[in-house]
Amino acid sequence: MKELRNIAIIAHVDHGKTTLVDKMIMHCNVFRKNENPGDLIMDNNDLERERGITILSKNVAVEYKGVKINIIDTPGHSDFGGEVERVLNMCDGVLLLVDAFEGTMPQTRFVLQKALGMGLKPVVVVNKVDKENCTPDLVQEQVFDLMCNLDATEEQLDFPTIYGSAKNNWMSTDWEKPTTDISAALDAIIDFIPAPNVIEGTPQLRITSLDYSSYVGRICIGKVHRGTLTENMNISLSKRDGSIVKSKIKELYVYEGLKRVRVESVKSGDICAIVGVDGFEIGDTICDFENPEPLSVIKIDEPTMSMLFTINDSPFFGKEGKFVTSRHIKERLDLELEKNLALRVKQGDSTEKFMVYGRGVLHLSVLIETMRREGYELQVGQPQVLYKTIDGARCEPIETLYIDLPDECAGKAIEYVTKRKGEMESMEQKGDRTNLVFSIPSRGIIGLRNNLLTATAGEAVISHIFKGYEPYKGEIEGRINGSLIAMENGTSFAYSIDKLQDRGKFFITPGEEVYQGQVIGENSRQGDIVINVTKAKKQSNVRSSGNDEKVRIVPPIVFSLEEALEYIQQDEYVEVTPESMRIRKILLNETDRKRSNMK
Ligand SMILES: Nc1nc2c(ncn2[C@@H]2O[C@H](COP(=O)(O)OP(=O)(O)OP(=O)(O)O)[C@@H](O)[C@H]2O)c(=O)[nH]1
Ligand SMILES: [Mg+2]
Repeated sequence: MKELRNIAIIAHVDHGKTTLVDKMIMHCNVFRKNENPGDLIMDNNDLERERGITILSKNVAVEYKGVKINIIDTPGHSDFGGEVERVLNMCDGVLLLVDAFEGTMPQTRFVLQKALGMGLKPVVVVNKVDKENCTPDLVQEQVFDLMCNLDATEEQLDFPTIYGSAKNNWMSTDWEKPTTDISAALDAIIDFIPAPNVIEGTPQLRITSLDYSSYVGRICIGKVHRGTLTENMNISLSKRDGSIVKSKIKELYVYEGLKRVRVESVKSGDICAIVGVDGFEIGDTICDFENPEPLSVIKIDEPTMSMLFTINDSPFFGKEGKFVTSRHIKERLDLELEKNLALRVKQGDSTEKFMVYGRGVLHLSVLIETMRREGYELQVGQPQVLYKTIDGARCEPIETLYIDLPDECAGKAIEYVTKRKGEMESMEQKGDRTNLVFSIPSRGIIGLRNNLLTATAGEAVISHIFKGYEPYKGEIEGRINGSLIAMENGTSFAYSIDKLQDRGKFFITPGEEVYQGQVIGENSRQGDIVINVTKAKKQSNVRSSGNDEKVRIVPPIVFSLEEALEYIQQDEYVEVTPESMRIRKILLNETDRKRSNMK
């Protein structure tokens, strides 16, 4: 059999993992001359392309100098950290990418810690050395220190470092000596990362990941740990709870370039995809039919956050969407549960309400965004963290928050984070920037990014990572500014918006349709107010000296879906339809709201 390597590419978000995998694929000539794959071949779904982030980890394989390298590109955002941890089970080594300017970041630490803990050998790539004012040597030292800190073994500390610029398509052992391709990184992989252990015996494969196809259903993915799997083989599926289900492998695939190719058998050490095994869960083992010997189970992430999903019942419902009923939403959520591992769904207190549990705002907003693109309409409530009772005490999720920002903004940021029950753990000066570390309830982080970015003119670099459950830290003040609420259905007029500009900032433009109870702006003060933007100027025969056409209206605030979700109050929904996103009061009628407030 060909020589083999199994690696995962891990890093903090945006440090260039996908770009490097792309370059590896191109280098190994997966494409014929006349095929033009375009940018970021790997981030292949629409959302990934648009946002420039990886959402799902992906398997590909290249052949380099006669060695087959299975490469897993992983997502860098912390909501998907559990996914990275899981796929590491298929690998014998990792390529740790670090940005030569930003250096090691919280998610670098998290993924590296997991990889080292599993005994994987790292190859370090200091990427983006083309960036101005970057410090590749310092970053290399920083990585070494971090490894020591994380109790790397002698062998792991002996890692090679490659420098380069994935974007500019070169890697080198010396950052001051650019090369013309990325072969230095591939060489390091085949030289330093061990080949997988090949174990003879009855077959064993731990299901580590899954894929979904509307034709064949769920597909299991994993590394053959022991023995050989063959097509049409009878197998036992050993479940998490210890039970054993008899099953059969219908089709077997291995990775080749960007594709999966069907094969008759797969040997110990290689990563494969299997069609035909029903009712499996992640962590189950596929093993010998007669004599099943399960492997240890792997842990799956528990959700940390929930949101209420419900049907769209705003006055504008059904204008844009194809799927609008609660049955549609339920079916779509059920389908999602088949493939979205960290997701849970529970029926809410009525048939049209669903509590959807996930790993964070991004995790859930990706689902919402996907649904709206498919033609769904829905409304979503304020994100809620999940409390737990531990030893009789009410506990809440706590995260470590890292903020890197210019010195002069530090005071403002500290004040702001402290208000949200953040406790400072350290403060460090680095050039003209300050690094702040806080411990803060997850609740406090919802909506924080926006405010911090505004307070620092976009200069702050913010990241956070789950730390653990701790006793409840007490009430956190919500958004202080109230909402500006539309008084009645109609078309907004420039004239009336202009007159009301001193009341706050608007989310709508003149001429936009609004409805009663819609949140159309942010009050510059506390408390909600109802305003009338659909009132036209009185027509009169006398041409006033006024400046009718010349009203100057400040451009509206436009939220992204995540921003809107983090922005809304408890008594508000985000209404999501294929073309639009609006914020509204759950109770559209002012009298109803007043009555409910009195309760
Ligand atoms: N200057 C510079 N930019 C780079 C380099 N490599 C990647 N980038 C840019 O960095 C951004 C992020 O790159 P990606 O490859 O998507 O990063 P990623 O690590 O896959 O990100 P996630 O999957 O979201 O965690 C893109 O805009 C790239 O063009 C590099 O070597 N130099
Ligand atoms: Mg990526």
